Amino acid sequence: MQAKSYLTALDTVQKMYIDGQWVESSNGETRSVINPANGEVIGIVTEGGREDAQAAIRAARRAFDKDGWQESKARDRAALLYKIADLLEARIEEFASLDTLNNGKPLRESRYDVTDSVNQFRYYAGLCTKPHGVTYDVPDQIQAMVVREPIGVVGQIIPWNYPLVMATQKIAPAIAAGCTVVIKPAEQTPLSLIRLFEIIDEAGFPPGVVNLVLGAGETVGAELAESPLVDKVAFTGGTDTGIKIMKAAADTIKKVGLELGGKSPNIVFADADFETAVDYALFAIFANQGEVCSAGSRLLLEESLFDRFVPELVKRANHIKVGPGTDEESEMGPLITEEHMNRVLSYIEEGKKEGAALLCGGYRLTEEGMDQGFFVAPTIFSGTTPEMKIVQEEIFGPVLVIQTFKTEEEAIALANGTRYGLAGAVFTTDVAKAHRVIRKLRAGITWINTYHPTFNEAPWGGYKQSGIGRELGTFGFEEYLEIKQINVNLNVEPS
Ligand code: TXE
Repeated sequence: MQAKSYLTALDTVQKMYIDGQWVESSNGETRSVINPANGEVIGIVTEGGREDAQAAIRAARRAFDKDGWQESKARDRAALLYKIADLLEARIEEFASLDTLNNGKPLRESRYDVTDSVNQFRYYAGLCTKPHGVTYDVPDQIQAMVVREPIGVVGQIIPWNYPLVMATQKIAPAIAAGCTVVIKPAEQTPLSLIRLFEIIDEAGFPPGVVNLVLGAGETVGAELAESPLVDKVAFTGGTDTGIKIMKAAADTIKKVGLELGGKSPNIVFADADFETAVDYALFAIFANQGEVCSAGSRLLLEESLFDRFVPELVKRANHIKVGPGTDEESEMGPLITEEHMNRVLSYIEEGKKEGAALLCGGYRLTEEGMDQGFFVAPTIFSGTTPEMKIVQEEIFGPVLVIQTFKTEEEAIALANGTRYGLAGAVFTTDVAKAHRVIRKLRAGITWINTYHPTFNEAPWGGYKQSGIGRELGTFGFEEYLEIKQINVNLNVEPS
C-alpha cells in the first residue's frame, strides 16, 4: 500500500519536541499506535508523563517571559506561519496518508483536512499584521485606548477525530497572537502532529516557542490544565472531559477555551428541496464516520414527509461504501478504536432495548478486508422519544436517530431539547421560515439548506454544554489575546 511508505520504521521511537529538541520521555515508556482499519501497529511513540509536560511548560514560559517572544513582531511571526504553510502544502499527500492510516478516515477527507490546515496558517499569518486596537473619545483630557497583547503560555489538548486540523487551528492563532504553545495530541493519533513538528523545527522558531508533548490525558493533559505557569488551556474533546479540565483550570483562574460535544439537530420541513435534504441528511451524520462534534446526529423530520423521505434515506445509507480509508473508493472508514466501536455498538443495543426501530445497520462489519478493523455499518433509528439515551447522548459514530414533528414550534422545542448546543441546520424553501427557525436554535454553528461546510474565516464553537469561546476567524484570534486599557493624561506639559 502506497500510503504505508509514509510511516516511520517501527524500530524508531518517535519523540516529543521540547525546547527545540527531540526528546524521549523521562520515564522511558512507549506507546503503540494502531491503524483502526486492521488493528496493526503503525508506530511507536514515546509516552510522556507529568515531568515532561512540566519541562515543556517551563520552556514555553521562559521563551515568552525572558527570551523575547512576547515582544516578537507580528511581521516576523507571519513569516514563520507562511513558511509552515508552504512546507506543509508541499507534503499534502504524506500528511493525508498519515491521518488516514492513524485515524481511519477516507483519504479524500484527509486531503481536505490537510489543505484546511495549510489555509489556517495562511489566514492567521495574514491576520496578525492587520490593525487591532481601539481608541475612545472620553471626558477629560485623556487619550484612552485599547491594545491587544498575547495571553502568554497556552496549553492545547487535541482529540483524535481530526488529528492535524484540530491541532493547527489552535497552533496558528496562538502563534499569530504571540503566545507560546505546549500542545498534546490524543494518545490514539499522534503521528501527523509529530510530523508537523519536523516542519515547525525547519521553519526556525526560537527554542521553547512551540512544544509537543505526548502522553495520557489524565497526566500530561491534566498538567496543562492545572499548571500555574500556563495562562490558557484550549481543549477540543468530550463534554465530560471538558468539565474536568474546567475544574482543573479553576484553581489558577486560567483562561479556558472548550470545543465540546454535540447532538445536533438537522430539521427538514416538508417543503424542503427533497434531493438536497436527503443528500445532506446522509452527509451530516456519515461524514468522518460520524466522529464529528457537529454531526447532524438527530434528523428532525416533518411528519408528513416521513413515508417518502425515510425509505430513500435508508436505501442510500445501505449503499455507502464502507472500507479502509486508504482505498480511494471508500466513503466511510473504521471507528477510532475497538473500545470506541464497542461504545457505539452498546448505544445501538441500548436504542433497541429502549424500543426505537432499527431501520438499517446496527452491527460491526466483518467482511474480508474489514474483519480486523473497527467498522460499523451506517445505522438509522426511527420511532424514538426525546428522553431516549440515543437521542440525548453523543454517540460519536455512524448512528442517526430520527425524530418527527408536526409544527414549527415542536421542531424548535425538540431541536433545543438536549444539553448540547453546537450546531444545527434547517432545510426548507421558505426563506422566512428558515430564518425564523435558525434564530431560535440555541447553537453556535448553523446552516440553511446545507450541512457541514465550515470556513477558517468564520467562528466555530458552541452554546450550552458544547463549549466556551470560539475558534477560527477573527474570534478565534481574539481568544489568544489579552485586552489592555491605556489612559494617557494629555495635561502633562514637557518639563
Ligand atoms: O475523548 P476525550 P475520548 C467525545 C465523543 C467521544 C467521547 C470520549 O463523544 O465518544 O468524547 O472520547 C485528553 N485532562 N469526543 O475519551 O477524553 C485526551 O488525552 C486533560 C468529542 O477519546 O475528550 C485527548 O487528547 N486532558 C470530540 C483529548 O483530551 C484530557 C472529540 C480528548 O479526549 C483528560 C473527541 C484530562 N483529565 C471525543 N482526559 C469533539 N468535540 O470533536 C482526556 N484528555
